[in-house]
Amino acid sequence: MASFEKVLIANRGEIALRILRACKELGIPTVAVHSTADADAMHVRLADESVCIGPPAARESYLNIPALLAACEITGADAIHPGYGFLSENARFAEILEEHEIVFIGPKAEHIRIMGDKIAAKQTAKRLGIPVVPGSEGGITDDDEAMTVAKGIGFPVLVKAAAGGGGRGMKVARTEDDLVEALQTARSEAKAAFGDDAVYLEKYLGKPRHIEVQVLGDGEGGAIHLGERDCSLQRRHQKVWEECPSPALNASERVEIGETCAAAMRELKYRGAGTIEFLYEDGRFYFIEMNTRIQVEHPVTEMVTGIDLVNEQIRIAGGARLGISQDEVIFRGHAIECRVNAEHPETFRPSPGRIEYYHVPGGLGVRVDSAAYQGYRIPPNYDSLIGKLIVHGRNRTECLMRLRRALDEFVVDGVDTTLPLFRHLVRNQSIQDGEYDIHWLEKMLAESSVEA
Ligand code: MV4
Repeated sequence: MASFEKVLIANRGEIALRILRACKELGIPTVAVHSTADADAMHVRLADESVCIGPPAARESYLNIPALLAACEITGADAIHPGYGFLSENARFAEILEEHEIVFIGPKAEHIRIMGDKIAAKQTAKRLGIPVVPGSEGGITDDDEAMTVAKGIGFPVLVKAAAGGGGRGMKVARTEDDLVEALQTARSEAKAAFGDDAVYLEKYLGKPRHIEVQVLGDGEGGAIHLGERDCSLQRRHQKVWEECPSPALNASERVEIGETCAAAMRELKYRGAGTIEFLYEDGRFYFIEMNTRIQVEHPVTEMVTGIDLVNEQIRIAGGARLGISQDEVIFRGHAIECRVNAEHPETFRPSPGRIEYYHVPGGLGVRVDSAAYQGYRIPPNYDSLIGKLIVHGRNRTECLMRLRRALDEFVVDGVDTTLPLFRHLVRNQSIQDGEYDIHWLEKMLAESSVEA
């Protein structure tokens, strides 16, 4: 089956550029869409065509489905790549595109919908043989039932919102005395945030790592895994630093969890790129969520496997089989990504404004995915990602040395950035030892000063 006439990129910033590059290499013309705040953005300059789709507020531009359909109509685009965020995990959007005979470059709407409901996602994972966190079978509506389940799994327990994800609507109950209040708070927060008060219970894991597995499926029962990423270094559910491979896993653990995920995706007939998220504690994996999109941190997997994930997404959406078999996936060396945000390195206060001077690092094993440039004005309307520094080395030690060097070359003047945080992290003993869990960064930030 032939590929696309023209791909519309329903996103902005570095990921819009990343998708543009993949399209260019495939020989597919591109359409950028942008809000009025992004008229000067790099993705608009580099695309073959561009369409202004609305005012700065994302709801009226990047999330404006009628405007995107009109942009496809005007330009003759026959496919949309949603990137991450915005409409990337909106099952209804995927269906609407199908109704308009525009290809959604992503999973089947059905799979996006299942994984968007955390209870359905967990039940599906369990059915497919993926290990899950011990907890309630489905949602919990009754407080007495909740107490019975909680006593069964043992305290502490965590109350989670079915519509949640990214940490919103979660409450820990340390003891029996906390449970009823945790249930009430979680339900009302979930109702307010998502319009859905369904909650479920899980055993609370105290010091896990966040390890996720990258998968690719062809939608017809072919699927492979591309190893894991360790994303434990995060602050307020925002990932800060991601690496592949995880310093916590050995080769047999890696193969086992990867094979389990790939087999599950074959069974599901999953299509496109996906990430299966786990908590990892005391040598065991526990499924928490699945993301049905390309992720911010996908480059660390690309650096270690040499596989172009966005190219695969586009080819699969065009009806092609996977470009590689599991045997052909070879893990080489180590990669680390640092998310360089326009934020104060200690308070994380967003710092929009004009980049007065911009110099990116280079050299062997250094990749910068960014849509920023000298003179660019970072608008206050969107996330504060300036760019991602991704460094590869033959092993973790070489990767860290190279990262330290690359960070020292990186100059962004005019706005606050998180670069000083990374210069601090790369010199930290626990980081160098690979010894950190999901709480490590926030503890470190509470204890020490990052700026020298
Ligand atoms: C957990 C957990 C401990 N035990 N589930 C937070 C976001 C959501 N995706 C799942 N999260 C967690 N679920 C159980 N049963 C701790 C967290 C968690 C977390 C997970 C991954 C990365 C960072 C985190 C920070 C705080 C809490």
